[in-house]
Amino acid sequence: MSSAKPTSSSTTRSKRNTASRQTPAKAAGQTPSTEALLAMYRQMLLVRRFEEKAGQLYGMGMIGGFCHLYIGQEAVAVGIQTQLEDRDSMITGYRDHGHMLVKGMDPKGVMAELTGRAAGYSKGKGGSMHMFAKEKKFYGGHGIVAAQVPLGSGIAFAHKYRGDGGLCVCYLGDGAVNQGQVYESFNMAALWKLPILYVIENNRYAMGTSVQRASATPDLCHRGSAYGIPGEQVDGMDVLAVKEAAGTAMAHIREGSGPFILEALTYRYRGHSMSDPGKYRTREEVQEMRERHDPIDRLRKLIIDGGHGDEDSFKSIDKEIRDIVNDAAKFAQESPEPDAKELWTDILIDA
Ligand SMILES: Cc1ncc(C[n+]2csc(CCOP(=O)(O)OP(=O)(O)O)c2C)c(N)n1
Ligand SMILES: [Mg+2]
Repeated sequence: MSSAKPTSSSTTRSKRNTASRQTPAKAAGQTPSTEALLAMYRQMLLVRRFEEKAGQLYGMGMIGGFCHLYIGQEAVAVGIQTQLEDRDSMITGYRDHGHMLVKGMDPKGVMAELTGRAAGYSKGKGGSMHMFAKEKKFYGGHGIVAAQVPLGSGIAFAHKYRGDGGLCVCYLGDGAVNQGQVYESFNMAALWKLPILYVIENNRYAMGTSVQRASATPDLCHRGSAYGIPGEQVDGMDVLAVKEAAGTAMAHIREGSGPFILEALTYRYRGHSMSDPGKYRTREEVQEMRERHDPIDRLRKLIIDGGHGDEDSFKSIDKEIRDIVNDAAKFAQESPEPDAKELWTDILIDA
């Protein structure tokens, strides 16, 4: 079993949130190819524009129920995805649209689900928090905080049991990490050396409660140390740093050494959900993150400074992404609602 002690790199990275947030964007390790950099940029922009559109449709009354936007956190899902293979699975909580898009789910199907249409991934019956795509190995979308952690550990168990060589990425928040079921899962995952990467997206808040008010220990990456699970903290606003940290973590998991915890220090720009007055933080704090740490701006600068692209390449990517998102919204708005008889399908009891 892997050592309970953090690795030397995790020790250096494990600064308090504020300190590591101030590190400038850097190309950790070898700078990826131009093609890889532009692919990451494209993916982050897709998530950002998709979420902005979802916010608009919500404002127009086209999305019912809860809707939690991922704006600001794009570098986490995109950086992790760079290291995933088709055989790997993914599970997350309710702030899930970005994860679905980077896992390869169709923006049209996701938008149709948000708007409650029959063409949505859950036939319009799940909405924002309850979407699945078995063919993409995306297992939700869970509204109960931390419910995805034991479920994700079970998926990792299935990978190991079947010997298919896949791993499971299980995302959870800084609030979710204080749930009891997380630690039962950590124990079993370590005991059975399950192939699972727990990614804690520490965006500093759980609804209106800051991580300082909720967590007895600030370095959430070490929450698995009692079970011998190694952990590392990474700047989640820097897609290249996330990519590199994910590579190290997944190498550990793929060589059969069991689970790994990656804590990504990130930030959500929007409210917890669409109905959040945001009284628990200052406008200046949000402004500072948007202006000085934005993951898309940081990658854009790196691409320009490194001669990997210019304003014209960004213009064409911008148009490409806007078209994808507008098509998705149009498709959703023009799609029919589910038939009333669907009320009696996909339920656990006999109707
Ligand atoms: C078991 C349970 N308790 C409480 C809630 C209400 N709730 C919804 S989201 C949330 C905060 C979770 O925050 P975090 O894990 O940091 O994720 P984030 O919203 O920041 O992505 C809470 C308490 C819930 N959905 N489920
Ligand atoms: Mg949070």
